[in-house]
Amino acid sequence: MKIVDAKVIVCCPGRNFVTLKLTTEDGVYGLGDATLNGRELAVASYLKDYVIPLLIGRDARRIEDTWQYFYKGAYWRRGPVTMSAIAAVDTALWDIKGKVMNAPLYQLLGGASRDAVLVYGHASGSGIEETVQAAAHYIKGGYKAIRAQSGIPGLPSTYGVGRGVMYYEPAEKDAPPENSWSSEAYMNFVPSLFARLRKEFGNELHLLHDVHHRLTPMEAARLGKELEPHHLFWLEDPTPAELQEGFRLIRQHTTTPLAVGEVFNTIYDCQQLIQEQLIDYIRTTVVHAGGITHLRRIANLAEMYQVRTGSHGATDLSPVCMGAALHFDLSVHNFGIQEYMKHTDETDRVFPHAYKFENGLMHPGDAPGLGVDIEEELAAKYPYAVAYLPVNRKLDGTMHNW
Ligand code: CS2
Ligand code: MG
Repeated sequence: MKIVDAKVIVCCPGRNFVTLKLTTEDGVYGLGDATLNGRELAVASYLKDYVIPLLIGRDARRIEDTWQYFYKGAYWRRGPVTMSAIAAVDTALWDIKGKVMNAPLYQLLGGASRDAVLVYGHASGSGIEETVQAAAHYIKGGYKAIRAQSGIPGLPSTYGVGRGVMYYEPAEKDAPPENSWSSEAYMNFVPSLFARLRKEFGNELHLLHDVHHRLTPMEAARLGKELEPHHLFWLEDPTPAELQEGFRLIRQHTTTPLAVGEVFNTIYDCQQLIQEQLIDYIRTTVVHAGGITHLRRIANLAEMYQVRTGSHGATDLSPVCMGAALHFDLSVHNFGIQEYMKHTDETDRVFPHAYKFENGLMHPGDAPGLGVDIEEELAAKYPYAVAYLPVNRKLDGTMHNW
């Protein structure tokens, strides 16, 4: 079953997305998400200029061999651009295989391990009370798990505080917005946010929080310890994770569960974190960590160390990735939770899909393959527009982690 056509579709229905479409000689096509927020055209070029010429003529059934061909064959391994490109090819080939076998992807991955997938939404506000109201909105919508992010007194901006109630998109057009930061103000404030949320909603609601790489390990240990009375579902990206052993310092001081990995792109980025049980959830995704084929390897390693999955699912991961993620989530044994940020209506029109949200849970549907499509004519009406993620500086101007 030869691949006879391959194209990269770049569109911007509210935000930029990069989609790979592979078509076989039998006319069956598959989709893969290749979106890398703020660096989209780098992946589009990697696919168009280096991958697609080598894909034409390959057997679409050879998913594992194709993965190894583009991983080992590049010589230059790993990295977000390379692994997002490989992920798109891999996901599209799994989509094709499901369509040819007339089976939803999760059936090819070993079938369902659960009836549906627990997801969490993003509640945010300019301050505590607005965040409480936003959380109430999500609870009313059926969510059983909510990530809470709030503006910080004294800081003009911070991570995770969206525009509107359901929609958060950090990338902004033309140039990186500059944020300013104070770890001290943040650490002094966050425990009061969760004390208030627990007072309002009680102990059943799963509460999550994203530190977004901004503390040192010892600062993260302090915050984790101060949050223990509020028993968070997880504290995410507490410190930059290039130094995997840095998490030992956090682990020594707090039982607050830790989640990391949305910026990882291979198993090697998290091998020590998993094997030393320095984290509780691994956040790697289909689109950025080499596709279904590689994400399964990461999940299987994690299972040995009782680490569960908690894949990233922000609006900059397209519905193609969300569809693939939900098939993976439904089947993988050591599933933890799936992030779900609802896309805009215009995005959902460009990417019609079978997945559904109901009462805090999601299901990928039973359409063959991913159950996600792309309306190419409609996509063409939303041309790419350069956009950048913000940068972050401390109050004295020192560059910091965004
Ligand atoms: C965040 C994201 O969803 C999350 O956990 O870390 O909003 C992240 O900042 C964006 O996906 C970056 O593109
Ligand atoms: Mg995050």
